[in-house]
Amino acid sequence: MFRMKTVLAAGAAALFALPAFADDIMINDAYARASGMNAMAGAAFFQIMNNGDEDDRLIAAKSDVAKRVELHTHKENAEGVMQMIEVEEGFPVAAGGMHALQRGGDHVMFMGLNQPFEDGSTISVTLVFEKAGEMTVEIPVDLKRNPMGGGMQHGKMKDGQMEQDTTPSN
Ligand SMILES: [Cu+2]
Repeated sequence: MFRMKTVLAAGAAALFALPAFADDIMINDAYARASGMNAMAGAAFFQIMNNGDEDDRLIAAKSDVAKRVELHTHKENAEGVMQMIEVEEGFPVAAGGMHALQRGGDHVMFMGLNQPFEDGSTISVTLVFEKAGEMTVEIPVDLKRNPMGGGMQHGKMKDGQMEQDTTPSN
């Protein structure tokens, strides 16, 4: 298994995206979407695996595709409406654990897109981890993916992250 700081997470064949590595961090099944060609915002979703023996944390994301890039999650407000809020402390990934960013839950938010998210294109995003540092991933834009992601990788996870699947999609 090879590891390097910057890897192409996916080529043209998004369905067979290769995982990207930064030290002990692995990014799997990444995709990005926007709600239409004229959308002002977009989001990216992926699974973070921590294969190391130290807890780590995704603390920021950067990209040229948008004026602002934030780490977001969905939370129900007092009226029972799901809202997106910024998660300033980022997303922890325990040693040997996994954290899933997915529709209706945690996500990387792109606000003020500098370019439209075209289906089949890729966007370059730099993820900043507290310990593993920065890693740049090429994330395929997939506007056709259904809200719950589908696919075999969305089976039951032992750490309970998949419970977010019951929340509405964004
Ligand atoms: Cu958001």
